[in-house]
Amino acid sequence: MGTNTHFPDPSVVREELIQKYPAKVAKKRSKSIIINDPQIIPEVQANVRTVPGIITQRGCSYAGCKGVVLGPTRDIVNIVHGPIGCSFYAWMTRRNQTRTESLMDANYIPYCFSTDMQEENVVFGGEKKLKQAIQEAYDLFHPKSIAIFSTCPVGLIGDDVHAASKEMREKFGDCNVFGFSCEGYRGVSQSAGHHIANNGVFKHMVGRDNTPSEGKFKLNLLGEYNIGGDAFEIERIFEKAGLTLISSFSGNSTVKQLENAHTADLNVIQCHRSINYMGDMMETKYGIPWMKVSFVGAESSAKSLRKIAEYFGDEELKARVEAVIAEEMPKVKAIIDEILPRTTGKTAMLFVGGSRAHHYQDLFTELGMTTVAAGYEFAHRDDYEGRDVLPNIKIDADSKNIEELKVLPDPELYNPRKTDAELEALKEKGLEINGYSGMMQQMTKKSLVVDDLSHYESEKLIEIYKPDIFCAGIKEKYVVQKMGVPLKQLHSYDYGGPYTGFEGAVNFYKDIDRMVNNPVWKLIKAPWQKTEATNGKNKGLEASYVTQ
Ligand code: CFM
Repeated sequence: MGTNTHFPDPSVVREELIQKYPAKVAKKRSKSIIINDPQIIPEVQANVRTVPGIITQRGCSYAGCKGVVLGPTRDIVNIVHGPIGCSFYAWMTRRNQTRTESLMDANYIPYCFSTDMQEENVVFGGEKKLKQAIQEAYDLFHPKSIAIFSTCPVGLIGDDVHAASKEMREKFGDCNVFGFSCEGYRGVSQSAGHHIANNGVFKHMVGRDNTPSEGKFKLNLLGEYNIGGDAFEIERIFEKAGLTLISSFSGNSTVKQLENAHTADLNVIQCHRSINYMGDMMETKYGIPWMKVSFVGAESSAKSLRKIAEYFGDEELKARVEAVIAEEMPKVKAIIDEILPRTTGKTAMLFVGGSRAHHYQDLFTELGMTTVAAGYEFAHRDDYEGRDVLPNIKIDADSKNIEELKVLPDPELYNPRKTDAELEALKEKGLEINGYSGMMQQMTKKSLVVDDLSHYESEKLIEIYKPDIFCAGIKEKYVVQKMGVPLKQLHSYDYGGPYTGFEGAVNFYKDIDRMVNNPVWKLIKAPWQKTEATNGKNKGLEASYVTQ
């Protein structure tokens, strides 16, 4: 990729971002603000604690475990052991959708289950209340599974959610009750919660149902959570291509699907950050290789389908995949051809989560737009620099907090789906088997990569680059829009979606076209444009909360 010359000098930008910080903070932040070079791929400081006092975009470990990984499975009763606020803010806000097969099927996603911990429970212990809540949920719903999620006070007072779960599981006999030590403070961000959730799902769910699955080309879709209906679109494409989805982890999934997932012959991973542990563990225990894919973007979707067909190596499947692409692409092209002249040359910034800041760059590329700066909230170095850096990542005290499961090949079920030689041959064909090359190799030289962007830095970036669109979440949305820049929520998609696959790409093109070409943004004066309000001595407002 060539150098985009209209960028401001990124080293000057970097200096400006850290200039107002105290020396120690500036030193720390500068390691997370990197000028990209896709040829060299510089090191990014990531997955470290946020400096106290800095307004971060991050969430907590409980959010990553309960909300992200377990939340989208519709027939698990997810009980939050903690004060009600932890449940309220995790209730239906992520827009993860689900579709039952019949009206009689269980769907607990719209419910909010909480032990509503009170001061008395914090002082005298909450296990009794937890067991009562589990009993009540069981009596009311008779679910297949009940999962318990620990919030911060649970860890502080030492309630044993695992013992309580075990006791109730044994008591019921027909309901799989298990707990997660995913207290908010377990790690530096929600990323810790992903790991804890992966461990729990692997230990307590995957492999419980050995019923042989049917289908010629069986796969699991990992790291797809059906936000705004994304998984529905991927399911549509898989079905059309003749691929059998055994389980998704975990968008639009059920307990049964997750328990039977080890019967698939391939795991494809979309969001590497939240679920790569599962891919590795399933490979070790069952011999199922994993492969990085992305269904964000029409081109990426076509590429991912071809990769899957190549993996299975079946000529008929390859032909069917080509037929699907040939049928879907013209519809996409008709729309993009009309929109492209209006979006080409515009700029975007993406600061979101642990994978979308990468994947959505493909959609912007399809729109002829340039990503001038991007970063994740909570990803690790491998999500930026590629998995090759894994052996060089320092394990600090915060990472040691999270259990690494010791996984061994299953004595009966381990069955390598491909030989080493076959895997090597696939890698030679360009398939990222058990690999991920990260965000930076795809970004333009001299674009800016910022990990765990602070609120102050986001305002500074907007002030300097004046991007045509900023992608982040609800916490940033209205602050950014008051600066005259439209903000697309890439967590919840605002009210839109799906954005995956072919139909999703079209939805995205249309939404972005409407946003970047809406004249309303020009009517808003950003704080730095209101210099006349100052008395002539000041050079005008900078990032808006910095007092002059
Ligand atoms: Fe993966 Fe996600 Fe993301 Fe994520 Fe998330 Fe999300 Fe996200 Mo919000 S699992 S890392 S923890 S793709 S909830 S569906 S949008 S921050 S970029």
